[in-house]
Amino acid sequence: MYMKHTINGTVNTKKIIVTGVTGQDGSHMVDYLLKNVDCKIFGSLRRISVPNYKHIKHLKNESRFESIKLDLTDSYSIQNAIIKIQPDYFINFGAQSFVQSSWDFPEQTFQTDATAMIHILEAIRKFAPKCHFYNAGSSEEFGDVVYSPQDEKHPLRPQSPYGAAKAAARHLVRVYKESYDLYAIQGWLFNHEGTRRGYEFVTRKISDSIARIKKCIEKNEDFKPLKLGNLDAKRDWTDAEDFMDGVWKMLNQEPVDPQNYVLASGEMYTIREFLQETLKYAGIKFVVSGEKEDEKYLTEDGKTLVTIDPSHYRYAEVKELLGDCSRAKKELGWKPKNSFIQLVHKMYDNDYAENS
Ligand code: NAP
Ligand code: G4F
Repeated sequence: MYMKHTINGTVNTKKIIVTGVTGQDGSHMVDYLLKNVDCKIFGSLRRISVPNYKHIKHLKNESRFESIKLDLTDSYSIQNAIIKIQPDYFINFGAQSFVQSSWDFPEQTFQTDATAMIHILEAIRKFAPKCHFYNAGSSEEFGDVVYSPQDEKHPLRPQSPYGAAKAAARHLVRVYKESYDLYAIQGWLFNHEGTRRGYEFVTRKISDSIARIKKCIEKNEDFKPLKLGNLDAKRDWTDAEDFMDGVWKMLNQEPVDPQNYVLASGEMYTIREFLQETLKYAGIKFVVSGEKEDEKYLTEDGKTLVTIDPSHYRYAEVKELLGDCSRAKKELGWKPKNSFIQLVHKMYDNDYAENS
């Protein structure tokens, strides 16, 4: 049951705007808040041709959840929402979040992930200056890392238009916090995954494709191999659901000189290790041949499971990311619950059940 916020004994239901609720983090945040906080949530949707409400369809009859129209590239829609709702919290999980696409759509990425900060922070300072604002920062801001593990002091060295936009957003959030004494923060969240992860991200692409291939093998049917890019890249992966409590804690720091924190698992694996653990868990025996672009995964009877497709290589790669979240552990009392192995298994089990 959720906590009731009270001021002088009066129940104080928090009004919370959450953007990105059709995506992974926004939808998990809504579920977390409904479970733990006395609140009314205003989840933002933008206009798209075909609705994608899979992650929020369970909220259809939830009276504490209401959808609002808001596009991060439209300052009027942001201002209108803030004036009308007078939110206590604004949690911004909306973004163009796919690093690879940021080279295809650099301007749209910057408008959505950086310029939107000006729209939100201007509206907050003018119309709801007590509102606590959280922006979703990223380990991609560290980019070409100079030491490991990365903590809050690591320099910003982004390698992609996406990382550069998130770094610009970070500066804007700090400038507005310091100029206008706002509660405005931006955590550094390392990669986080799960059953609501988008299918283009490498972990979901692997769990979904290996589940599909497994079903074909079971039915003795042909299958298309999975095509991947750089298997040597290293990432620090956490279960996305574990991060929601950390973000909420960042939004409720006392006394109030709110700090930005790294949230991470503190463990690093290659993409190859994620792939091999998924294959093992799926019970698919494999043989590896070749190196670099010729690396290939084959079944014991010679069918191709996985090949390398250089079109998935990036113009500039973030070679490794490993987070040091000791400050969040000590000062916020936050730590991740699920391990890497539990995450891989959970994602595969979900996709095996969903692949018919
Ligand atoms: P996601 O699944 O791709 O969700 C992104 C959300 O943003 C979707 O709901 C999308 O709505 C919405 N959106 C996109 N453009 C918008 C616009 N112009 N106006 C309003 N909403 C818009 O991303 P995620 O993994 O949940 O990530 C959430 C946030 O954390 C993002 O800021 C991401 O950059 C950041 N982050 C993620 C990770 C990670 O590992 N997941 C790590 C660090 C930081 P539609 O459904 O309409 O497209
Ligand atoms: O899964 P990815 O696309 O995630 P990436 O680029 O690390 O970004 C994610 O994490 C960031 C936090 O560090 C977030 F800010 C961002 O929003 C997003 O959630 O790629 C991970 C790695 C890369 O090194 C990529 O080159 O996997 C490598 N990779 C290898 N083959 C592939 C593929 N990535 C994708 N998407 N698809 C492949 O076939």
